[in-house]
Amino acid sequence: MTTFTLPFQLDFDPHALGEFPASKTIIRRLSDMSAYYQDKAKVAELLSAEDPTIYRFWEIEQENAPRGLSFGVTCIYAGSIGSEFHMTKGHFHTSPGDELYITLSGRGKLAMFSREGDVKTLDMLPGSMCYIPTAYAHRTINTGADEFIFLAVWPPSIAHDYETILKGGFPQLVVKGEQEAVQIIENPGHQRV
Ligand code: S6P
Ligand code: ZN
Repeated sequence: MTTFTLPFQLDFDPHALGEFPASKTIIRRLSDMSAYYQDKAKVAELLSAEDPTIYRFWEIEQENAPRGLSFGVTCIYAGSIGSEFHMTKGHFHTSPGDELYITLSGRGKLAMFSREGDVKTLDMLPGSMCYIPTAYAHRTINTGADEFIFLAVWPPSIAHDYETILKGGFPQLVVKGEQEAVQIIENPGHQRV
């Protein structure tokens, strides 16, 4: 477990995240995410040859919960599965706790929706910060040709609900259209869970 004496400064290179002093590193490969992509034939084809890494994230959980802030850096590698760009699983927070995403490198989208039916898709570019209210499920998508890297900051008291997204998906899909255009389309398979 990484421990820091408060207050502290942390300098890191977003392109050398292997050196990030995380207490937890999580790697999500295609085999972990086959249920999340629409094009099951493409998933099976890719998995028969290799198991590409879709994204990786490094976390530092605050040890004095509920006080303090937890934070982490996510890197989504460039690519797509069929027409869908590489993306995170996405989740709801199960206890009150908003979150900030600050883009460090590359470009992407932040897909959000609430159980009340509000759907938002925001741009994430270096220099932009997105605020995610507690009630919104959130997923990030790499829409560029390079690694998409962002910093996340959240209160340590929250737990993550992945089940709802696994069962019902997001209402929107971010896909590659004609001439590599980034398109946001309705997900025909989305179910309210
Ligand atoms: C945690 C925060 C991020 C994600 C990470 C991976 O609240 O939202 O650190 O955990 O971007 O996404 P996911 O959906 O696999 O947790
Ligand atoms: Zn979150």
